[in-house]
Formats: sequence, structure tokens, C-alpha cells
Amino acid sequence: MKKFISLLLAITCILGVSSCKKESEQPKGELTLTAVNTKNGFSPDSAMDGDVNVGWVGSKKATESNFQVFDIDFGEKKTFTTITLDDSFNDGYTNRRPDYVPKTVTYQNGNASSVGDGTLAGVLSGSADGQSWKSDAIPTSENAQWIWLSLAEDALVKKLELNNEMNNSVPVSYEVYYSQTAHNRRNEDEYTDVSTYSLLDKQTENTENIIEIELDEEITVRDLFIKIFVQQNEGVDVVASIDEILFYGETPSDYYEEHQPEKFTIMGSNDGKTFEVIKEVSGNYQAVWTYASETSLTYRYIRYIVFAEYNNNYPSIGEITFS
Ligand SMILES: [Ca+2]
Ligand SMILES: [Ca+2]
Repeated sequence: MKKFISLLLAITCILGVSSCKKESEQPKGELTLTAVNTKNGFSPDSAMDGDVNVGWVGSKKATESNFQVFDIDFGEKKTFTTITLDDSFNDGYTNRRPDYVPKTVTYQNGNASSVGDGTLAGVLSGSADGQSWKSDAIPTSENAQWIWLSLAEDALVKKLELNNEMNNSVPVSYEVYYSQTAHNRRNEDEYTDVSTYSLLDKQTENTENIIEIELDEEITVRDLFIKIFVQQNEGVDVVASIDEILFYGETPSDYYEEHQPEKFTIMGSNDGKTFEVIKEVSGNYQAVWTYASETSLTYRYIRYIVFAEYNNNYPSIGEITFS
């Protein structure tokens, strides 16, 4: 009997009768979920399957000009006041796995041959913001300027970055040493003695203001000792400086990045053609987002448009509920 009805509908469609609309193709009340772009294995249906740990993931990143669209057809009008969008699921992590993950370290002790500007702690503040150690004297091959930094805790390091991008000043000739144990801050002879460290990197003709020291294996770093023999700004000898030393570790196997819709619009419609804005959101940083309307809403169709997913991730929905 069911077959017969669909056949009739099909004939009506062929005849071009105006009642031949999308809604007549399915029984009343049947939920249909569609997305413009979907990543394999993360179907639109999983956005409303009752399981917050399984979700839809788009196959294209959402941008302002290339927004991603997810459509819900309840199959009949639905009245609700609350929309909950749960995007907390980690499965299907969609960005490319990074080669390294940044590590936070804390400055404990340090000293420098001379300080003309900045603070030693500013070298480990976590941001290459131009706030840095600058020596007072211009270094020479006979009189290197040096900096000793001791961390509050051991750091497992796979890559170190000496960043001087903001200063645009290049340590041309330098040596970077590390030790696994902390030096005594009262013993300058010891913490300035390179034989108490292992050499990490040595360059005599560096031209980069961001020096990346990549290691084959993770090492334990507690102290760093850096000697600068020549530093230049556009070919002219200048004072030694380091804006920031950034620490990176190995990417863990279970690595994922937080992701949530950052900028999106939810719209509602009853004819599937004309949509009204239910809520426009800009700057959401919560994995579970909830909207409670002051008045009850009645719609058959919901359109979810994503303009940005946090962390430059692909758009996704773990579970969206209307109650
Ligand atoms: Ca789900
Ligand atoms: Ca800094």
C-alpha cells in the first residue's frame, strides 16, 4: 500500500501539480538533516541522534565568505523555547595534527651579562610581544653578551624557538646551551661555565630573526645559557636581545583541539524558503551553547549557518536539541 501511495505522489510530481513540494515526499513528522558539506563518517544524522559523543563534521572550513549550512526539517511544525548546541565531542578531530604543541614554562632564576632594557622574566612570558631582554653593551666575539635562565620546573622539549620578530634584530653569531639540572644562582662562575651545559645550537652566520631549534628527541630542559657574539639590525651591529624563547613538546597521540562554533546564525522557517533569524551569535567560546527564547517559537525548518568555528576547525555539531 505504501508503495502505491508513493507511486501516486510520483505521478503527481511528473504532472507538475503545485502540491509537489519537498514535504509531500516524506511522511509527516519525519526528521531530515542535511548539510552542504559533510566529512566521511560524520553524517548529518548524528547531530540529532541523542548521543553528544557522536556528531556531524563538515568537510570544508567555515569562513565569512564561505559559510557552511546545516538544515533541519522536523517534518512538521515544532514548538520550542530552548535550543542547545553541544559541540563538546572530540571524535573526528578535524584540523591537521600539529608537529609540536606549545608548552608553558615559568621563570625561576636568571642573570645576564648586562641589561639595558626589559626583564629576564619577559623572555619567558609566553608571548613574542617585543618585551625582552636587551643587553646594555654591544656584543663582540671577545666579549659575548649572555643570558642565563632557570625554569621553575623541568620542561620536556622537542623544539625551541628564539623569537626576535618584533625587534627585527638578528642574533647572527650565537651559542645555545641547556642543562637538565638547575644551577645555583649564587654561583655565577658555574652558571656561566659552558662545560656545565650541553650545546643545543651554534650558528655564526644566522640571518633569521626567528630561530627554530628542532630536536630528534624530546629533551629535559631546566636551564638555558645563551651567548651572543654578534647581533645585527639591517647589517648594523646592535645590542644583544631575545624577545621570547618559546618551548614546544611532542604532540600527544590523543591530541585534539577545542572546537566550538564561534560565529553562527540560527534561522527558522515554515515554508522552507523564507527564513527568519532566531539568533545571531558572534564570539561564542563555549562547547555547549544554549539559547532560551522569551517567547515560544514554532518552526518546521531550521537553518544553521556557521561563519567561523573556533581554532580554525571544521564546523561540527555533536548534538542539537530543541525543547
Ligand atoms: Ca550526536
Ligand atoms: Ca617577550
